[in-house]
Amino acid sequence: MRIRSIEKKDLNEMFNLCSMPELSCLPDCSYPTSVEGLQHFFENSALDDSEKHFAIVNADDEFKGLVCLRHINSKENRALLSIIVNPNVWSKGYAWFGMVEVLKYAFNTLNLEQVYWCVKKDNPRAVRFFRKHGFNTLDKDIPKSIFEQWNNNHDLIWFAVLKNDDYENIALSRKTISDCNIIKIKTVPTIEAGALSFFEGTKDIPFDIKRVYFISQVPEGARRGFHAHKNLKQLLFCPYGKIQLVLDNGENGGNREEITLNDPSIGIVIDKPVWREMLWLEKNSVLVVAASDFYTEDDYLRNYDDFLKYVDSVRQ
Ligand code: T46
Repeated sequence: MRIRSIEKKDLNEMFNLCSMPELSCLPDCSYPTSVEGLQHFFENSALDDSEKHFAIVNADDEFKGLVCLRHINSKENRALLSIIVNPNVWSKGYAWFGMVEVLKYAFNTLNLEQVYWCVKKDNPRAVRFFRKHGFNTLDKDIPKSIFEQWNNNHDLIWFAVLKNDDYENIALSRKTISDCNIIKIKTVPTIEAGALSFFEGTKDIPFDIKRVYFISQVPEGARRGFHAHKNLKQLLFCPYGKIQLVLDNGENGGNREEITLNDPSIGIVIDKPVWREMLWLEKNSVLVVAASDFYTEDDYLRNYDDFLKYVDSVRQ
């Protein structure tokens, strides 16, 4: 995955995407309604310092979404962000990747101080996406000039991130995800020789370790997992690279939460039957797992409906 400037070959895909009105975030985010109009629009905006539009593409350079900084105000050092991702790649990590990359561009390249964005209240999927990544909603803190631009539109929920916020890890400041604890693995840094992280069974994690396994050499975009365990307890962490973990405790017929693991000192303790899926956001990322028991296939629930039935039966 990467973001890059818009190219002519993106226009058809982009036209289809921009014609889906329910996907637009900002009220003024409507794009021209023809491929030619779009081409003209992006040619003009390439010359306009207050607009930056990027395509989110996969490893084969195929267009998957659009992420933009608009109304870039270099006096007030702020910009508005908007993002649209093709529904056929939802839940594959493109939206989060595009967000992080454009925020890096805003803060590191453009030297902005604040990036704001909003979503319509009746777009629960988008609201959930930003909340689950730990972004706070704003009420009164939206700059007046921005708020007034949208006529105090009360159908919008506003979010913001500031330059020094640790936005990539903001979700990690949560303590739990889908009933699983997010733990800080003890880490000893050195000045010029890296860092050493460690944990001890029963002391730092709530079980004795009988098995350690790791998953490596996975291509970008590959998914693994798709199962839960009945009794096994595990600590999962990513010492190298970037992996998205989707966890679902099965409540209310399914309750997916996502977290991106890209910090070797963050671990997820899964000590209940929780459905898990892993998406490799960067090739060669490594997932390491410390487990409470030896491998036995009998402990796996590899069918989602069986998992839901199982959690229902153990909850009663
Ligand atoms: C989990 C996630 C995070 C073994 O023979 N011994 C082992 O210790 C393990 C873990 C697996 N295997 C065999 C079973 C399969 O034939 O290795 C093969 C691949 O396992 P699986 O398809 O379950 O791999 P993932 O990546 O989907 O899931 C793994 C773990 O199995 C699972 O416990 O929680 O990682």
